Amino acid sequence: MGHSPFEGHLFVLMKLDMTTESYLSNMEELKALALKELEKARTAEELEQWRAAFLGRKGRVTQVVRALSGLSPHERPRAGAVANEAKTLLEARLAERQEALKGAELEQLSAQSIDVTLPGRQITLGGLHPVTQIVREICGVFTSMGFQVVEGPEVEWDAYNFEKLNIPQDHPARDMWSTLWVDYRDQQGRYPMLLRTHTSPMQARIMEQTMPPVRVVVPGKCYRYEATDATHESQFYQIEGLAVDEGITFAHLKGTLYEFARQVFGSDRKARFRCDYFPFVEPGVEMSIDCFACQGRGEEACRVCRGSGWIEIMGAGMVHPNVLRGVGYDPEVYTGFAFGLGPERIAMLKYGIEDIRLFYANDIRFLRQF
Ligand code: FA5
Repeated sequence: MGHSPFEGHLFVLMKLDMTTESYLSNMEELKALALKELEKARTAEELEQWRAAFLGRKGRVTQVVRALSGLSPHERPRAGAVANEAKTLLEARLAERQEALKGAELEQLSAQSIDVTLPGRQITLGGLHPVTQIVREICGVFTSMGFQVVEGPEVEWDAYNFEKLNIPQDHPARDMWSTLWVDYRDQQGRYPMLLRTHTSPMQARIMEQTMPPVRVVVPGKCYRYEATDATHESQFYQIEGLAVDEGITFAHLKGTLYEFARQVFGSDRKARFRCDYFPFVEPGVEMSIDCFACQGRGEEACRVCRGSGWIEIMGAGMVHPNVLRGVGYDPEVYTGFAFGLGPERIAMLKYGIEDIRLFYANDIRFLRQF
């Protein structure tokens, strides 16, 4: 224990020649002082300091009791009775204070304690973003058919985004992709770097690094300099698919994509392939499925197919021989198919979401539904 806070207080030394009266008045004074100090003690530690200072072995009251021996024998009983009474009173007061303090501490503890009978607070669990869920679902369909999942860079070279895909500089087909260019010029003063406008550049990257057989799907973000509307975002996902091997035909493309549509949209779906143009495939197609909302009847009021009975879900085709040649594959030996789809649009169709912008508006009421 540290320095006693009571040391500086008045203590009247008993002299050998003291009278009973002065002994008694000193005892009275000491008792009053001790009671006053006891009032000030607030903690268990302060109470203990008080006990040591007044009632301990070297405490002041103990010393005064010992000083009884300085009184004449016939005065001792009277003075002794007063001294004992004072000591007993102080001990009783100390015990009272200790009890009261313990009670207050217990009360404080129980105020802080946990009421185990209360119902628990509901913990809100986070969940995967709906686009993450659909991307995983779609990739899962293709991995079940033997495809591997690969990812690639979002900041890309013109060479991969366009040139190696049979879209040379100044080719009019570049207008199909409104491009966001990185503000960096090469030595010819050209802008060689961009934010990829589609996941197709990964076709060239993968084929450059490996020999057939190739079976990959590439999920990832793409960017286009486009005004947003209900079906267009300037940042959105695509999933690219590529299969190259000896003897791959258009029938493999149809079979694979039909199975994909069946797994994502249900076993009753019909598929339709129509001619479309992408410079890196020949022939190029767009794939549509029959409308699951009006069962392909093409009802005028159908909001999903807008009366056509068909819903376009992706672009696809047989990999162009120029692309194969560009990455060092012999197109006389190897053939392949490729496709590119937008998972947000697939999720919109599947869950009846009317505006693509809802995915990225961060409205918790929308996101909670998935
Ligand atoms: C392409 O980007 C081609 N690379 C697809 C392809 C790959 C064709 C391989 C052939 C072989 P397209 O521009 O149509 O094609 O985009 C493909 C899909 O991306 C669209 O069907 C659509 O679902 C999605 N998409 C395109 N632009 C946007 C946009 N601004 N916002 C949201 N989704 C988009």
